[in-house]
Amino acid sequence: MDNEDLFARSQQVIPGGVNSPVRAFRAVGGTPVFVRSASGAWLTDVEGRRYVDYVGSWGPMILGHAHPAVIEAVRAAAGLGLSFGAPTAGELELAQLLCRLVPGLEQVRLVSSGTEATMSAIRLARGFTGRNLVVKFEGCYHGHADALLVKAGSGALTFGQPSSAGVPAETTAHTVVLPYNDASALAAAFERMGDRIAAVIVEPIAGNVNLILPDAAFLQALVELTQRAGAVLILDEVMTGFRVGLHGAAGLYGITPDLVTLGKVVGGGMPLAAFGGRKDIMQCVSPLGPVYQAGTLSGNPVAVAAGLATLRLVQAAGFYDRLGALGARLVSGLTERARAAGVAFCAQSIGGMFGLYFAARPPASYTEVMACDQKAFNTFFHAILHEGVYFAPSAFEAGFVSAAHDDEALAHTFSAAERAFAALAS
Ligand code: KE4
Repeated sequence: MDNEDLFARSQQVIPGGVNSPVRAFRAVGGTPVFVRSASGAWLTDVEGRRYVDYVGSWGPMILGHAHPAVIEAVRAAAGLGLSFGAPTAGELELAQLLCRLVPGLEQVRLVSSGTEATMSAIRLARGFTGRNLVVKFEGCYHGHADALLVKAGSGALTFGQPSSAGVPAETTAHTVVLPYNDASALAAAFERMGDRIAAVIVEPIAGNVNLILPDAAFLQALVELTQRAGAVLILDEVMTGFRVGLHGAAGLYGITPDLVTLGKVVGGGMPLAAFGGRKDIMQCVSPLGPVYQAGTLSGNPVAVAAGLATLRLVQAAGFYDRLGALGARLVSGLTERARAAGVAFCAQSIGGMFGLYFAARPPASYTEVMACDQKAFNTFFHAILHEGVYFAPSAFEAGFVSAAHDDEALAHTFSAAERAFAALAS
Protein backbone atom coordinates (compact mmCIF):
# COMPACT_ATOMS: atom_id res chain seq x y z
CA MET A 1 0.00 0.00 0.00
CA ASP A 2 1.19 3.55 -0.71
CA ASN A 3 1.09 6.58 1.60
CA GLU A 4 -2.35 7.63 0.36
CA ASP A 5 -3.90 4.18 0.90
CA LEU A 6 -2.37 3.80 4.34
CA PHE A 7 -3.48 7.29 5.36
CA ALA A 8 -7.04 6.72 4.12
CA ARG A 9 -7.31 3.42 5.98
CA SER A 10 -5.61 4.74 9.12
CA GLN A 11 -8.13 7.53 9.38
CA GLN A 12 -10.87 4.92 9.66
CA VAL A 13 -9.49 3.50 12.89
CA ILE A 14 -7.12 6.14 14.31
CA PRO A 15 -8.20 9.77 14.95
CA GLY A 16 -6.64 11.79 12.14
CA GLY A 17 -4.85 8.64 11.03
CA VAL A 18 -1.98 9.30 13.42
CA ASN A 19 -1.00 8.61 17.00
CA SER A 20 0.24 12.14 17.59
CA PRO A 21 -1.40 15.17 15.94
CA VAL A 22 1.65 16.90 14.45
CA ARG A 23 2.33 13.81 12.29
CA ALA A 24 -0.90 14.36 10.34
CA PHE A 25 0.57 17.14 8.16
CA ARG A 26 -2.45 19.33 9.08
CA ALA A 27 -0.20 22.40 9.43
CA VAL A 28 1.41 21.93 5.99
CA GLY A 29 -1.35 20.05 4.16
CA GLY A 30 -0.99 16.93 2.07
CA THR A 31 -0.53 13.27 2.95
CA PRO A 32 1.88 12.19 5.64
CA VAL A 33 4.83 10.00 4.79
CA PHE A 34 4.38 6.49 6.22
CA VAL A 35 7.84 5.32 7.22
CA ARG A 36 8.87 1.74 6.50
CA SER A 37 12.41 1.95 7.89
CA ALA A 38 15.23 4.30 8.73
CA SER A 39 18.98 4.10 8.93
CA GLY A 40 21.51 6.79 9.81
CA ALA A 41 20.32 10.15 8.47
CA TRP A 42 17.80 8.57 6.06
CA LEU A 43 14.14 7.53 6.18
CA THR A 44 12.55 5.18 3.65
CA ASP A 45 8.79 5.43 3.16
CA VAL A 46 6.37 2.66 2.20
CA GLU A 47 6.76 3.64 -1.46
CA GLY A 48 10.51 3.16 -1.30
CA ARG A 49 11.25 6.91 -1.41
CA ARG A 50 14.24 8.03 0.65
CA TYR A 51 14.53 11.25 2.62
CA VAL A 52 17.25 12.92 4.63
CA ASP A 53 15.53 13.15 8.02
CA TYR A 54 15.68 16.37 10.09
CA VAL A 55 12.88 15.36 12.48
CA GLY A 56 14.72 12.43 14.05
CA SER A 57 11.54 11.27 15.78
CA TRP A 58 11.27 14.85 17.20
CA GLY A 59 14.69 14.70 18.81
CA PRO A 60 15.57 11.23 20.15
CA MET A 61 17.60 9.97 17.19
CA ILE A 62 20.74 12.00 17.91
CA LEU A 63 23.02 9.15 16.79
CA GLY A 64 21.02 8.61 13.60
CA HIS A 65 18.46 5.87 13.04
CA ALA A 66 19.13 2.22 13.86
CA HIS A 67 22.59 2.81 15.30
CA PRO A 68 24.17 -0.67 15.53
CA ALA A 69 25.23 -0.28 19.17
CA VAL A 70 21.75 0.82 20.24
CA ILE A 71 20.01 -1.91 18.24
CA GLU A 72 22.35 -4.52 19.71
CA ALA A 73 21.70 -3.23 23.25
CA VAL A 74 17.94 -3.43 22.66
CA ARG A 75 18.19 -6.92 21.20
CA ALA A 76 20.26 -8.17 24.14
CA ALA A 77 17.94 -6.60 26.71
CA ALA A 78 14.81 -7.88 24.98
CA GLY A 79 16.21 -11.40 25.02
CA LEU A 80 16.34 -11.25 28.81
CA GLY A 81 12.67 -10.25 29.12
CA LEU A 82 10.71 -7.14 28.18
CA SER A 83 9.36 -5.90 31.50
CA PHE A 84 9.41 -7.08 35.10
CA GLY A 85 7.71 -4.41 37.20
CA ALA A 86 10.62 -4.80 39.56
CA PRO A 87 13.85 -2.84 40.04
CA THR A 88 16.81 -3.66 37.79
CA ALA A 89 20.52 -2.83 37.87
CA GLY A 90 20.14 -0.97 34.55
CA GLU A 91 17.85 1.60 36.16
CA LEU A 92 20.48 2.24 38.83
CA GLU A 93 23.19 2.65 36.18
CA LEU A 94 21.08 5.10 34.17
CA ALA A 95 20.05 7.06 37.27
CA GLN A 96 23.68 7.36 38.36
CA LEU A 97 24.74 8.47 34.88
CA LEU A 98 22.00 11.11 34.69
CA CYS A 99 22.87 12.43 38.16
CA ARG A 100 26.48 12.72 37.04
CA LEU A 101 25.77 14.55 33.79
CA VAL A 102 22.67 16.72 34.43
CA PRO A 103 23.13 19.91 36.48
CA GLY A 104 21.08 19.92 39.70
CA LEU A 105 20.12 16.26 39.45
CA GLU A 106 20.61 14.69 42.90
CA GLN A 107 17.85 12.13 42.53
CA VAL A 108 15.83 11.05 39.50
CA ARG A 109 12.71 9.04 38.72
CA LEU A 110 12.34 7.35 35.31
CA VAL A 111 8.98 7.51 33.50
CA SER A 112 7.74 6.68 29.99
CA SER A 113 7.10 10.03 28.33
CA GLY A 114 7.94 13.71 28.57
CA THR A 115 4.33 14.42 29.49
CA GLU A 116 4.59 12.09 32.47
CA ALA A 117 7.84 13.78 33.48
CA THR A 118 6.47 17.32 33.44
CA MET A 119 3.11 16.34 34.96
CA SER A 120 4.94 14.62 37.82
CA ALA A 121 7.39 17.50 38.31
CA ILE A 122 4.53 19.98 38.65
CA ARG A 123 2.65 17.78 41.11
CA LEU A 124 5.88 17.40 43.08
CA ALA A 125 6.56 21.15 43.12
CA ARG A 126 3.02 21.76 44.38
CA GLY A 127 3.38 19.05 47.02
CA PHE A 128 6.77 20.34 48.15
CA THR A 129 5.76 24.01 48.41
CA GLY A 130 2.13 23.55 49.45
CA ARG A 131 1.28 26.14 46.79
CA ASN A 132 -0.87 25.79 43.67
CA LEU A 133 0.13 28.36 41.06
CA VAL A 134 2.32 27.29 38.13
CA VAL A 135 3.85 29.74 35.65
CA LYS A 136 4.51 28.69 32.05
CA PHE A 137 5.33 30.66 28.92
CA GLU A 138 3.42 31.24 25.71
CA GLY A 139 4.68 28.97 22.96
CA CYS A 140 6.39 26.54 25.32
CA TYR A 141 5.02 23.00 25.18
CA HIS A 142 5.48 20.61 28.05
CA GLY A 143 3.32 17.68 26.94
CA HIS A 144 -0.43 17.23 27.22
CA ALA A 145 -1.10 17.10 30.98
CA ASP A 146 -4.29 19.03 31.76
CA ALA A 147 -2.66 21.80 33.79
CA LEU A 148 -0.35 22.60 30.88
CA LEU A 149 -2.93 22.71 28.09
CA VAL A 150 -3.52 26.37 28.67
CA LYS A 151 -3.35 29.52 26.63
CA ALA A 152 -2.57 33.01 27.76
CA GLY A 153 -5.44 34.69 29.51
CA SER A 154 -6.83 37.96 28.18
CA GLY A 155 -4.29 40.09 30.10
CA ALA A 156 -0.64 39.29 30.64
CA LEU A 157 -1.11 38.38 34.28
CA THR A 158 -4.46 36.69 34.19
CA PHE A 159 -4.82 33.00 34.75
CA GLY A 160 -4.82 30.67 31.77
CA GLN A 161 -7.79 29.31 29.95
CA PRO A 162 -7.88 25.73 28.64
CA SER A 163 -6.36 25.36 25.16
CA SER A 164 -8.05 21.99 24.77
CA ALA A 165 -11.59 20.71 25.16
CA GLY A 166 -12.01 18.41 28.10
CA VAL A 167 -9.85 20.47 30.44
CA PRO A 168 -11.95 22.04 33.21
CA ALA A 169 -11.39 25.78 33.70
CA GLU A 170 -10.69 25.03 37.35
CA THR A 171 -7.66 23.01 36.30
CA THR A 172 -6.00 25.80 34.36
CA ALA A 173 -7.14 28.45 36.84
CA HIS A 174 -3.90 27.77 38.69
CA THR A 175 -1.71 28.23 35.60
CA VAL A 176 -0.35 31.63 34.64
CA VAL A 177 0.88 32.08 31.06
CA LEU A 178 3.49 34.78 30.46
CA PRO A 179 5.41 35.96 27.39
CA TYR A 180 8.68 34.07 26.79
CA ASN A 181 11.89 36.09 27.14
CA ASP A 182 10.05 38.82 29.07
CA ALA A 183 11.86 39.29 32.39
CA SER A 184 9.68 42.22 33.43
CA ALA A 185 6.43 40.29 32.95
CA LEU A 186 7.90 37.53 35.12
CA ALA A 187 8.95 40.04 37.77
CA ALA A 188 5.46 41.56 37.77
CA ALA A 189 3.92 38.12 38.28
CA PHE A 190 6.18 37.42 41.24
CA GLU A 191 5.52 40.88 42.62
CA ARG A 192 1.81 40.20 42.52
CA MET A 193 1.62 36.56 43.57
CA GLY A 194 5.11 35.23 44.27
CA ASP A 195 4.15 33.70 47.61
CA ARG A 196 1.50 31.59 45.83
CA ILE A 197 3.69 30.32 42.99
CA ALA A 198 4.67 26.66 43.38
CA ALA A 199 6.75 26.45 40.23
CA VAL A 200 7.88 28.06 37.02
CA ILE A 201 8.27 25.57 34.18
CA VAL A 202 10.20 26.67 31.13
CA GLU A 203 11.91 25.36 28.03
CA PRO A 204 15.37 26.93 28.50
CA ILE A 205 15.53 27.04 24.71
CA ALA A 206 12.04 27.16 23.21
CA GLY A 207 11.82 24.37 20.62
CA ASN A 208 8.05 24.01 20.25
CA VAL A 209 7.43 27.37 18.67
CA ASN A 210 10.05 26.86 16.00
CA LEU A 211 13.28 27.79 17.83
CA ILE A 212 13.65 30.79 20.16
CA LEU A 213 16.90 31.35 22.05
CA PRO A 214 16.63 32.67 25.61
CA ASP A 215 17.65 36.18 26.58
CA ALA A 216 20.32 36.26 29.30
CA ALA A 217 18.17 38.63 31.40
CA PHE A 218 15.24 36.23 31.15
CA LEU A 219 17.32 33.30 32.35
CA GLN A 220 18.71 35.35 35.22
CA ALA A 221 15.21 36.45 36.22
CA LEU A 222 14.00 32.85 36.21
CA VAL A 223 16.69 31.82 38.69
CA GLU A 224 16.58 34.88 40.94
CA LEU A 225 12.81 35.33 41.16
CA THR A 226 12.09 31.66 41.91
CA GLN A 227 14.85 31.51 44.53
CA ARG A 228 13.65 34.69 46.23
CA ALA A 229 10.03 33.51 46.35
CA GLY A 230 10.75 29.93 47.36
CA ALA A 231 9.22 28.70 44.11
CA VAL A 232 10.57 25.63 42.25
CA LEU A 233 12.35 26.29 38.94
CA ILE A 234 11.61 23.41 36.58
CA LEU A 235 13.75 23.35 33.44
CA ASP A 236 11.92 21.28 30.86
CA GLU A 237 14.87 19.75 29.01
CA VAL A 238 12.87 16.98 27.36
CA MET A 239 14.02 18.41 24.02
CA THR A 240 17.25 20.24 24.93
CA GLY A 241 18.68 17.63 27.30
CA PHE A 242 21.65 15.90 25.62
CA ARG A 243 20.62 17.75 22.42
CA VAL A 244 22.40 21.11 22.84
CA GLY A 245 25.28 19.72 24.88
CA LEU A 246 26.28 16.89 27.22
CA HIS A 247 24.91 18.90 30.15
CA GLY A 248 21.90 20.30 28.33
CA ALA A 249 20.84 23.93 28.24
CA ALA A 250 21.48 24.16 31.99
CA GLY A 251 25.12 23.38 31.34
CA LEU A 252 25.27 25.74 28.37
CA TYR A 253 23.88 28.68 30.35
CA GLY A 254 25.28 27.82 33.77
CA ILE A 255 21.90 27.34 35.45
CA THR A 256 21.16 24.88 38.26
CA PRO A 257 17.40 24.19 38.32
CA ASP A 258 15.50 22.86 41.31
CA LEU A 259 13.88 20.21 39.11
CA VAL A 260 14.56 19.15 35.54
CA THR A 261 12.60 17.00 33.11
CA LEU A 262 14.26 14.87 30.44
CA GLY A 263 13.05 12.74 27.53
CA LYS A 264 13.72 12.01 23.86
CA VAL A 265 17.52 11.45 23.68
CA VAL A 266 17.66 9.81 27.13
CA GLY A 267 15.59 6.91 25.76
CA GLY A 268 17.46 6.68 22.45
CA GLY A 269 14.14 6.29 20.62
CA MET A 270 12.42 4.07 23.17
CA PRO A 271 9.67 5.25 25.58
CA LEU A 272 11.75 6.65 28.42
CA ALA A 273 11.80 10.04 30.16
CA ALA A 274 12.71 11.30 33.60
CA PHE A 275 12.21 13.98 36.22
CA GLY A 276 14.51 14.80 39.09
CA GLY A 277 16.50 17.42 40.92
CA ARG A 278 17.15 18.53 44.49
CA LYS A 279 17.15 15.64 46.93
CA ASP A 280 15.04 17.50 49.50
CA ILE A 281 12.33 17.91 46.87
CA MET A 282 12.61 14.38 45.48
CA GLN A 283 12.24 12.98 49.00
CA CYS A 284 8.59 14.03 48.79
CA VAL A 285 7.90 11.43 46.09
CA SER A 286 6.14 8.17 46.98
CA PRO A 287 7.00 5.81 48.56
CA LEU A 288 9.11 8.18 50.69
CA GLY A 289 6.78 11.13 50.77
CA PRO A 290 3.20 12.24 50.14
CA VAL A 291 3.45 13.06 46.41
CA TYR A 292 2.19 10.03 44.52
CA GLN A 293 3.74 9.05 41.18
CA ALA A 294 3.92 5.59 39.56
CA GLY A 295 4.13 3.70 36.25
CA THR A 296 3.85 0.10 35.08
CA LEU A 297 6.60 0.49 32.51
CA SER A 298 8.66 3.14 34.29
CA GLY A 299 12.36 2.28 33.94
CA ASN A 300 11.54 -0.41 31.38
CA PRO A 301 14.71 -2.51 30.94
CA VAL A 302 14.66 -2.46 27.12
CA ALA A 303 14.17 1.32 27.04
CA VAL A 304 16.88 1.73 29.67
CA ALA A 305 19.26 -0.33 27.53
CA ALA A 306 18.58 1.94 24.54
CA GLY A 307 19.09 5.03 26.69
CA LEU A 308 22.34 3.78 28.21
CA ALA A 309 23.73 2.77 24.80
CA THR A 310 22.87 6.22 23.43
CA LEU A 311 24.25 8.18 26.38
CA ARG A 312 27.47 6.18 26.32
CA LEU A 313 28.07 7.28 22.72
CA VAL A 314 27.19 10.97 23.16
CA GLN A 315 29.93 11.21 25.79
CA ALA A 316 32.58 10.57 23.13
CA ALA A 317 35.18 13.35 22.99
CA GLY A 318 34.10 16.09 20.59
CA PHE A 319 30.63 14.62 19.97
CA TYR A 320 28.80 17.90 20.60
CA ASP A 321 31.43 20.00 18.86
CA ARG A 322 30.87 17.92 15.73
CA LEU A 323 27.08 17.98 16.14
CA GLY A 324 27.09 21.76 16.64
CA ALA A 325 29.30 22.22 13.59
CA LEU A 326 26.88 20.10 11.56
CA GLY A 327 23.94 22.23 12.65
CA ALA A 328 25.83 25.41 11.79
CA ARG A 329 26.84 23.98 8.38
CA LEU A 330 23.23 23.09 7.61
CA VAL A 331 21.80 26.49 8.46
CA SER A 332 24.52 28.43 6.64
CA GLY A 333 24.17 26.23 3.56
CA LEU A 334 20.41 26.72 3.49
CA THR A 335 20.74 30.47 4.07
CA GLU A 336 23.23 30.75 1.20
CA ARG A 337 20.90 29.00 -1.22
CA ALA A 338 17.89 31.05 -0.14
CA ARG A 339 19.87 34.24 -0.67
CA ALA A 340 20.95 33.04 -4.14
CA ALA A 341 17.29 32.45 -4.98
CA GLY A 342 16.24 35.83 -3.57
CA VAL A 343 14.00 34.25 -0.91
CA ALA A 344 13.48 36.04 2.47
CA PHE A 345 14.79 33.32 4.76
CA CYS A 346 17.05 32.94 7.78
CA ALA A 347 18.02 30.13 10.11
CA GLN A 348 19.89 29.49 13.33
CA SER A 349 21.19 26.48 15.19
CA ILE A 350 22.31 25.63 18.70
CA GLY A 351 24.02 22.30 19.27
CA GLY A 352 22.07 19.69 17.33
CA MET A 353 18.85 21.66 16.93
CA PHE A 354 17.91 24.41 14.50
CA GLY A 355 15.17 26.79 13.40
CA LEU A 356 14.23 27.77 9.83
CA TYR A 357 12.34 31.05 9.36
CA PHE A 358 10.83 32.76 6.35
CA ALA A 359 11.56 36.13 7.86
CA ALA A 360 14.30 38.74 7.85
CA ARG A 361 15.80 37.72 11.20
CA PRO A 362 15.45 34.92 13.78
CA PRO A 363 12.47 35.57 16.08
CA ALA A 364 13.08 36.32 19.76
CA SER A 365 9.47 36.01 20.89
CA TYR A 366 6.26 34.07 20.26
CA THR A 367 4.80 37.10 18.47
CA GLU A 368 7.79 37.30 16.13
CA VAL A 369 7.52 33.58 15.33
CA MET A 370 3.85 34.06 14.46
CA ALA A 371 4.86 36.86 12.09
CA CYS A 372 7.05 34.52 10.00
CA ASP A 373 5.69 33.59 6.55
CA GLN A 374 3.97 30.26 7.25
CA LYS A 375 2.68 29.96 3.67
CA ALA A 376 6.23 30.20 2.34
CA PHE A 377 7.35 27.56 4.83
CA ASN A 378 4.56 25.20 3.74
CA THR A 379 5.47 25.65 0.05
CA PHE A 380 9.14 25.07 0.85
CA PHE A 381 8.30 22.04 3.02
CA HIS A 382 6.51 20.24 0.20
CA ALA A 383 8.95 21.29 -2.50
CA ILE A 384 11.92 19.94 -0.56
CA LEU A 385 10.01 16.86 0.62
CA HIS A 386 9.48 16.09 -3.05
CA GLU A 387 13.26 16.30 -3.45
CA GLY A 388 13.85 13.80 -0.62
CA VAL A 389 14.40 16.02 2.42
CA TYR A 390 12.10 15.66 5.43
CA PHE A 391 11.81 18.69 7.70
CA ALA A 392 9.27 18.96 10.54
CA PRO A 393 5.78 19.26 8.99
CA SER A 394 5.09 22.53 10.79
CA ALA A 395 6.55 26.06 10.74
CA PHE A 396 6.32 25.94 14.53
CA GLU A 397 8.74 23.14 15.28
CA ALA A 398 12.51 22.99 15.70
CA GLY A 399 14.59 20.65 13.53
CA PHE A 400 17.30 18.20 14.51
CA VAL A 401 20.56 16.92 13.03
CA SER A 402 22.21 13.68 14.06
CA ALA A 403 25.76 12.41 14.20
CA ALA A 404 24.89 10.40 11.07
CA HIS A 405 24.24 13.48 8.89
CA ASP A 406 27.34 13.16 6.72
CA ASP A 407 28.60 15.02 3.62
CA GLU A 408 26.32 12.97 1.37
CA ALA A 409 23.24 13.87 3.40
CA LEU A 410 24.13 17.56 3.46
CA ALA A 411 25.01 17.65 -0.24
CA HIS A 412 21.65 16.07 -1.03
CA THR A 413 19.94 18.61 1.25
CA PHE A 414 21.61 21.62 -0.35
CA SER A 415 20.92 20.58 -3.94
CA ALA A 416 17.31 19.87 -2.96
CA ALA A 417 17.13 23.27 -1.25
CA GLU A 418 18.34 25.02 -4.42
CA ARG A 419 15.38 23.60 -6.30
CA ALA A 420 12.92 24.20 -3.45
CA PHE A 421 13.93 27.84 -2.99
CA ALA A 422 13.82 28.33 -6.78
CA ALA A 423 10.26 26.97 -6.74
CA LEU A 424 9.41 29.49 -4.03
CA ALA A 425 11.00 32.37 -5.93
CA SER A 426 9.22 31.54 -9.19
P1 KE4 B 1 6.18 13.52 25.14
O1 KE4 B 1 5.02 13.31 26.08
O2 KE4 B 1 5.72 13.80 23.71
O3 KE4 B 1 7.23 12.41 25.21
O4 KE4 B 1 6.97 14.83 25.62
C1 KE4 B 1 6.26 16.03 25.76
C2 KE4 B 1 7.23 17.19 25.69
C3 KE4 B 1 7.61 17.81 26.86
N1 KE4 B 1 8.49 18.85 26.86
C4 KE4 B 1 9.03 19.29 25.69
C5 KE4 B 1 9.98 20.43 25.71
C6 KE4 B 1 8.68 18.67 24.46
O5 KE4 B 1 9.22 19.13 23.30
C7 KE4 B 1 7.76 17.61 24.45
C8 KE4 B 1 7.32 16.92 23.17
N2 KE4 B 1 7.76 17.52 21.96
C9 KE4 B 1 6.94 17.29 20.79
C10 KE4 B 1 7.66 17.92 19.60
N3 KE4 B 1 7.42 19.27 19.47
C11 KE4 B 1 6.67 15.84 20.56
C12 KE4 B 1 6.10 15.53 19.19
C13 KE4 B 1 4.67 15.07 19.28
O6 KE4 B 1 3.89 15.63 20.08
O7 KE4 B 1 4.33 14.16 18.50
